[in-house]
Amino acid sequence: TPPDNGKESPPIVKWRPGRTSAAVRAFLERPPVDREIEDRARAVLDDIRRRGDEAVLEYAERFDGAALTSRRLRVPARSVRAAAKRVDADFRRAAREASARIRRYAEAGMHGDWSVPTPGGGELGERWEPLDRVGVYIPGGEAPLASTALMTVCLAKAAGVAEIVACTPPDEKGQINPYVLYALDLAGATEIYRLGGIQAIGAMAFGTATVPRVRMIAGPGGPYVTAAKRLVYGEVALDMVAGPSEIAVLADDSARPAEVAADLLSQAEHGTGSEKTLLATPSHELAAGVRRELRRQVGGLAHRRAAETVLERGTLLAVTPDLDAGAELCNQFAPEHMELMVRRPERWAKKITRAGALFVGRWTPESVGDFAAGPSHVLPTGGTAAFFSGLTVDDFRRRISVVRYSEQDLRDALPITDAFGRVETLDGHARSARSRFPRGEEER
Ligand code: HSO
Ligand code: ZN
Repeated sequence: TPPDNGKESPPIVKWRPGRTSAAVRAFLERPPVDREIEDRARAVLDDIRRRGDEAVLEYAERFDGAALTSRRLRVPARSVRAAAKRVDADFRRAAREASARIRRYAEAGMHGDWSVPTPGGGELGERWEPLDRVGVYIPGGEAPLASTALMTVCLAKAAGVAEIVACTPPDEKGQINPYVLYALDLAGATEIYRLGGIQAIGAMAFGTATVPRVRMIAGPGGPYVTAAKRLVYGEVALDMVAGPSEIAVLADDSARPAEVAADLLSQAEHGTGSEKTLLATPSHELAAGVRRELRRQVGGLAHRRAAETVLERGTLLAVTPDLDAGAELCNQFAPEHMELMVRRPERWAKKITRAGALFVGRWTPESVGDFAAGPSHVLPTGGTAAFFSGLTVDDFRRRISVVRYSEQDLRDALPITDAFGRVETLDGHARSARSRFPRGEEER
């Protein structure tokens, strides 16, 4: 099958380095912020800052259709217990196992305190401290993202955070999905609020009478949540930009079309219609086979409509001269998730330098990363994998640098403090360092 250069969907196009067509450029581009959405988010945030709970409740009703009172914002412990009873035993077992895997990965990845000696017998180092109160956001929408509850809260818990607030939008009846509630509780959330969207971000960032403010907000969200997070940056710490899911697959002719297609669809089905999926392969035959399989498999999905939208608008099957060029295209895309379905996948994994997460080889479909493997599935999207990393346990901690000098260390530093004090016209700095030494004594 020759490349059709975009006439059928999803399009099979030829690509090589330095030859990016308008269609491919349009695919690679993901606008990081929408100014209009940002303006709307700003107005809502200002209002929440001014009027607190009252504004939060009004927006919850307007945007989520949930008529709540400030007393109903927080989910009481008895509702959490009741939710657990509605969750089936299979899921409870799976969630316990998943949370154990996520915890183990978080603990293994946690940076330790460190120190090195100074020449004069002192010490330099770093000490880690958990944040005392954090907020995680679990999106609502089509799918109840119980795994996202684990992929955020388990990390905060492993970091040693004492107060872990979770916000997730309720349905029109003011209810939260019991599976999400169960997962939040299992992971260790200490407060759960029925709050979504800009309201949730504003309440957590500024604090209201019902929702005391947090120090850091993590978790994925739609365009409004993302815009709101950017606007409160500095009042709170943030993780990164985690928007609509993305997947890229680098494959050679050893890959099975049905498996590649299934993996692309696993991210296309997320439901916003703005997801993006990319296949890069030197094999025309594979690209054609994947297209056939995409069309065949999409009909069987529960979220068929959303996935079809992504096949029409957000999917590219790119045929490249070789795997090196394919890897180059993937690096330009800087996908949230990157799968390697090639012979010797470890070798090709090394050529991928921009991705939120790597899935190496046929036995590692991205969906295990979403649910089971251990690394957080909260990952940079929209091309921001070129400069952000996925959520880790250390995002829920701060570093404090520690310097302990000996008398000799300070003596050794005097020429430096003198020189900078002079150049910066801050002689007080230089004097402060010298003040420990009676005149002339520092020369010893
Ligand atoms: N793939 C999503 C995470 C997720 N998948 C949650 C299923 N549930 C992150 O891009
Ligand atoms: Zn997913």
